[in-house]
Amino acid sequence: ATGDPMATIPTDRSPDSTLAFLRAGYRFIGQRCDRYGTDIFQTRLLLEPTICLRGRAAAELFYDADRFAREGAMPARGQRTLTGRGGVQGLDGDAHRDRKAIYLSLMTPTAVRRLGQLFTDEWQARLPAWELAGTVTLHTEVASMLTRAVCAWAGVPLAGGELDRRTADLLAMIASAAAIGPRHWRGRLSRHRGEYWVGDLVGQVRTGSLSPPGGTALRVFAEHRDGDGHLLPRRIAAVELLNVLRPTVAVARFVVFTALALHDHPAWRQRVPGDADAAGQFVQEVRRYYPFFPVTAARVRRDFDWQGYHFPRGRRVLLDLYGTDHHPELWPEPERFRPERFAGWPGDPYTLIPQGGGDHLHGHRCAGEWITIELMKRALAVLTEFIRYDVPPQDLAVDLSRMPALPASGFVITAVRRTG
Ligand code: HEM
Ligand code: MYR
Repeated sequence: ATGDPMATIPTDRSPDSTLAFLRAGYRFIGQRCDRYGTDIFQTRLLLEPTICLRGRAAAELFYDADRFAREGAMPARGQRTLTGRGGVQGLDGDAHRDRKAIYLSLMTPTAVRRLGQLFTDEWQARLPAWELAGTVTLHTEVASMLTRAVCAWAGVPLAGGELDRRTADLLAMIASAAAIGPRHWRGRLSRHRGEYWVGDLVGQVRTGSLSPPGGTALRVFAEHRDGDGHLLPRRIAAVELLNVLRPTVAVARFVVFTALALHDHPAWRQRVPGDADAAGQFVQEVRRYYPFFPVTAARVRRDFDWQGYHFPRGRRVLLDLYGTDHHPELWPEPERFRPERFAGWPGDPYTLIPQGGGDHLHGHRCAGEWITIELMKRALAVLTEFIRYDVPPQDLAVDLSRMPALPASGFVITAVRRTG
């Protein structure tokens, strides 16, 4: 209560910036922050005033659950494609913590390692076919292997003939997250089909006609009872089960970026094998450097002031994940890929935030971060130790205006041969 008037948040003066956001993509918030010389500005997105934030202090603020809520924060079109409705992403308070605890119970070190081993086994089993194929597109091949591995891990039965359909649908939910037009509608169709598929499996577990092993995600979400003894509505259980399957398949993008990083920085091919520290640094730098999840959204829960700026109740706020991972004050030479920067890194829940920041149980930080890192390490081992391959001329450009991003070619490799 100094009596100082609140400063006005630097404001983008255009009537609506939604198209500019879709055009600029990952650099939208960062470019404007650089232009205004701040880590906060306000604009209009989806016809609503929206505060955009980046940086460490902003991330710490954003993950203060007393100040921000998730209910109604995610744009409806993202719910109809990427996340579904009624899942953990949109919950607050105790309801969020109880739901999130179910996910975290699935993430024991043993369980994470089991999924990693299933992925390695799946990959080993495909190598003879890769050797014969001549040409392999890494993104779709790895996505298919991850679908098989995560379904086995989650207790989800998958008939041989189903694999391509399920993989394509899970990929379409991801690709449509920020899309308009046909790609959006493709995502909606995939979400419908996906929720129907796993909802039916939840029903079968409840009637006893399907009995997945104890502790698997299908069994746990199908049988979970809340404090009052109620099962999750079947549709919600389906949404949550898809929240395990879909993002695990999304790790295929990080596998492609791992391969791209090895291609652009071949010296690391020699450094990674047999050196767990080097491998760990490499994986962290891939997660920091490459564009994946651009921003996450919340709404102001109650009026408050921060750094001289007023945040009114109900205002939508976006935290720039990519921009924080590339913030020049947090990451010297942010546009250089340098895994060494993570040597001796003490860890910080608010600076390396490709999968969200803060706390896993009490906040919305990604439940799958351990799985992601495990699967990336497994992929790095295959790419550097188990196989050799050629990378023929192709369009490897990563378009930062396309969300989610991927090298245009999907990363094609040829002449795969096993070394181990
Ligand atoms: C949440 C990114 C993999 C499950 C999130 C969030 C991000 C993210 C940015 C939101 C953070 C926030 O809103 O504060 C990613 C990326 C992945 C990945 C880039 C790499 C492919 C996974 C995996 C799982 C998973 C493998 C598997 C279980 C979830 C869940 C949430 C979440 C359940 C919601 C958490 C909550 O609302 O409390 N993820 N994720 N993710 N992620 Fe991931
Ligand atoms: C997941 O499947 O949950 C994780 C990976 C999906 C990332 C897709 C990100 C694309 C753009 C999202 C825009 C978010 C706007 C709030």
